[in-house]
Amino acid sequence: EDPEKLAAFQARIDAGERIEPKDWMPEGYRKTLIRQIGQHAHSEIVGQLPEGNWITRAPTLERKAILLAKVQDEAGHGLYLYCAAETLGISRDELTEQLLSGKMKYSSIFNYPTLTWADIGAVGWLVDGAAIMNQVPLQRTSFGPYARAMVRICKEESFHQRQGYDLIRKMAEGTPEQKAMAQDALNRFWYPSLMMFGPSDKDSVHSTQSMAWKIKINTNDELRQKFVDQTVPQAEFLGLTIPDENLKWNEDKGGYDFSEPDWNEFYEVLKGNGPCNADRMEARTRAWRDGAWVRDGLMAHARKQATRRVA
Ligand code: FAQ
Repeated sequence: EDPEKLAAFQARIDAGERIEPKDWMPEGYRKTLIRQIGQHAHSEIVGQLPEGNWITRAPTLERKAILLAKVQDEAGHGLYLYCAAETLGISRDELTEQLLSGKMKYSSIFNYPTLTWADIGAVGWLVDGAAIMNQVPLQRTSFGPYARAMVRICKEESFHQRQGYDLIRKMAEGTPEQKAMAQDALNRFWYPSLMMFGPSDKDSVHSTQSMAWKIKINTNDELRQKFVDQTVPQAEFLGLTIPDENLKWNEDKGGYDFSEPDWNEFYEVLKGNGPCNADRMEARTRAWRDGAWVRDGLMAHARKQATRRVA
């Protein structure tokens, strides 16, 4: 690539300018964005599955309506993000095919099961909490369509996080059995939530370049630390215990010291060996296959309309 073009591009990024789809961009910038936005979109779509699992079993009509709305929002986020990725010259069908062939990833967190109703609270509180921590800074990411998508998505994620906290609070303030369920959900979701931020900085292959391009605004460890600092007082308020004996306020750094997640487990989940990887991929493959007749019908209709207009 032309060094002058590259320097001019970097100067635009450094000056805080937004890059728009028709602007010149380095191939690596385009590829990184397709990877990150595509992975993000797939996460929203696959992320409907663990919560969708509880829609039919929500304990009250109100909880059911709330959960239904949240899961629908996630579908919307996925579609919104696929559109942002499409502005970079890849189609939604291609992205989906890459997900189903295992070439593209989705967030590790969605490979864990939702075993009890309290897990739905834990997902909203911790998983959406982690998602917002990562996505609020992305509203300032350098690629225009991605940054703008993040504005709306963050507003909705913030509602999701609050509903999760409200749900888990109800459980934590309930009977001893309900409180135990809330604690159990926290025990199982704590470390997988910490993993959402990606590997520790020393093992993060993309961070340096992505930060130089302002595709990422913070490092993985910075955001993980902020998440822990925000979540510890929330757990205290609930009367729940974070499952980490090393968790301790560190006055010098003005944040908590905490145990790293088990990175072996993280890489195993990424390789497809998490508790629900096979189920999730099976569900997405089935949905894609079962929807083929709708896509074919729409395409046939569009072709007919096009010839009619010509005639
Ligand atoms: N899971 O070099 P880095 C949601 C991969 S929120 C799976 O540090 P990067 C909302 C990474 O791709 C969840 N893979 O990578 C919701 C790379 O592999 P590759 C989605 C992971 O990209 C809530 C390798 O490890 N949010 O869905 C993970 O600079 C509730 C090396 O890592 C986003 O996607 C992981 N956790 O930083 C929905 C946010 N972490 O591709 C429903 C946007 C890392 O070279 C219910 N994404 N890897 O083969 C990002 O900010 C970044 O992509 C990071 C990773 C921070 C996730």
